Amino acid sequence: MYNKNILIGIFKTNKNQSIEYLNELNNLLKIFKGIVYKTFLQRRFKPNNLTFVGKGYLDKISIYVKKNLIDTVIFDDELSLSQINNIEKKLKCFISDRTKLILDIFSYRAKTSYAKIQVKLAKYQYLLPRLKHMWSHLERQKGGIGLRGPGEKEIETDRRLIRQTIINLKKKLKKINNQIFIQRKNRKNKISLSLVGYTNVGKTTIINKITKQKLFTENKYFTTLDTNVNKFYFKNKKFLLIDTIGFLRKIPTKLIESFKSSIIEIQNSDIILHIIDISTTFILDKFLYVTNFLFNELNVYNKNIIIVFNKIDKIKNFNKLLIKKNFGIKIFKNKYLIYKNKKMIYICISTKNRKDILKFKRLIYNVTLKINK
Ligand SMILES: Nc1nc2c(ncn2[C@@H]2O[C@H](COP(=O)(O)OP(=O)(O)OP(=O)(O)O)[C@@H](O)[C@H]2O)c(=O)[nH]1
Ligand SMILES: [Mg+2]
Repeated sequence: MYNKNILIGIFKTNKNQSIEYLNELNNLLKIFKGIVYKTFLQRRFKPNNLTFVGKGYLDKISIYVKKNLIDTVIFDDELSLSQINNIEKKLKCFISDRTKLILDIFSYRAKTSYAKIQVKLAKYQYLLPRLKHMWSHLERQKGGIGLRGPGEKEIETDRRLIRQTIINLKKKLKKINNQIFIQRKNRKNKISLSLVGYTNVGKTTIINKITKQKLFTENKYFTTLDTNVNKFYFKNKKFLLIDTIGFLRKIPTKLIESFKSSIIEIQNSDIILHIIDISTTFILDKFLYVTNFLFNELNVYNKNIIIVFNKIDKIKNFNKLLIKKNFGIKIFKNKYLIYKNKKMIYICISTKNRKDILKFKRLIYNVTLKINK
C-alpha cells in the first residue's frame, strides 16, 4: 500500500491548478516514502458518476496498472462508495483518495493520545458511510470465494457499533478538552498568539526560533498534529505562542474540525499570526483558503491578525508581483519590513535571519501593548 502509486485527477478549465493539486498528493506521499510512477489528468466537465474518470480513460489506466504492478491508485477528489467499488473491480488494487490518504498520514503521524483520539474519530466518521465497501474489501482480502456478501443486518450491526464508538470518542475528547479548558483559564492573563497557516509554511520553525526550542520540523506536510503552547518573554512581558495543525486544500472541513483543540485555541487567542510561505506557488489560493476557514467556520472577526510572509530568503519573483497586486505592498529581498495598512499588519521574515526574529518579537510586543493583560 502506497509503495508504487499512480495519481489521478480531472480538470474543467484550470489545468495548472489540477497539476498543483497532484503535486500536493505527491508531497503527501513522501511521508510514506511512496513513489509516484505516473499521473493521469483527464479534462472533464464533471466526474463520471460510476468511475470518476471516463470509461475509456479507466481502461487506459488499467493497462498501465497491470503492466507496472502498481499497488495503489490515488484519486485527487473524494470518491463515492459506488465509484470506489467500480474502480476497484476494474483496477484490482488499493484505491485511495485525497481524504483517505490524509487520514492514513494522520494515523501515522499522531504521537500523543490526544492526537490519536482525534484521528480515530475522523477515521470512523469517514468510514461510516463507506462501511459496505470496507466489508466487501475485507472479504476479497481473505480470498472470500464462495462467501456470501454481508447482509444488511451485519452491516447495520457494524454501523451501530461505529456510531457508538464515535460517541465514546467524542466523550473522551470532551473530557480532555475540559482539562485543557482549565489549563487555558490559568493562562488567561497572558497574551496568546496562535500560528495559523497552510501546512509546511514554517509555523513550528518560527516558534522554535522565537522560543529557542527544538520542536520537530520537517520539509513535509502535516508535521505538527498536536496543538502546543510555548512561552517566551520580551521586555519582561510573557507571551504564549500556540502551534496548530496546518491546512491543505480540498479536504473536508469536517476532517479539520476533528482537530477541535487547534480550533479552540485559535478562537481563544488574542492575536492570530497567519503565516504564508512566499517561496511556493498558488500562495493567494492558499491564503484565501485559510482566511475563508478563519472567518466562515471560526468566526474570528474581532481578532487582530498579523500576516507573516515567511521564507523571504527564498521568495519567487512572481510572488513579489502577486503580493504587490493583491496586498498593495512591496516586498524586497533581504530587507526587513513591516507594512501597516488600515486593517492588517504585514511582516516579512526569514527564520534563518536572527534580526528578523528579533524584529518580529518587537512587532508582537508593540501590537499587544494595547491589549490589557
Ligand atoms: N528557506 C527557508 N525555509 C524555512 C523557513 N522557515 C521554515 N523553513 C523550512 O520549511 C519547512 C517546514 O517548516 P515547519 O516549521 O515544519 O512548517 P509547519 O508550518 O510547522 O508545517 P506543518 O506542521 O506540517 O503544518 C522546514 O524544512 C523548515 O526548515 C525560512 O524562513 N526559509
Ligand atoms: Mg509544524
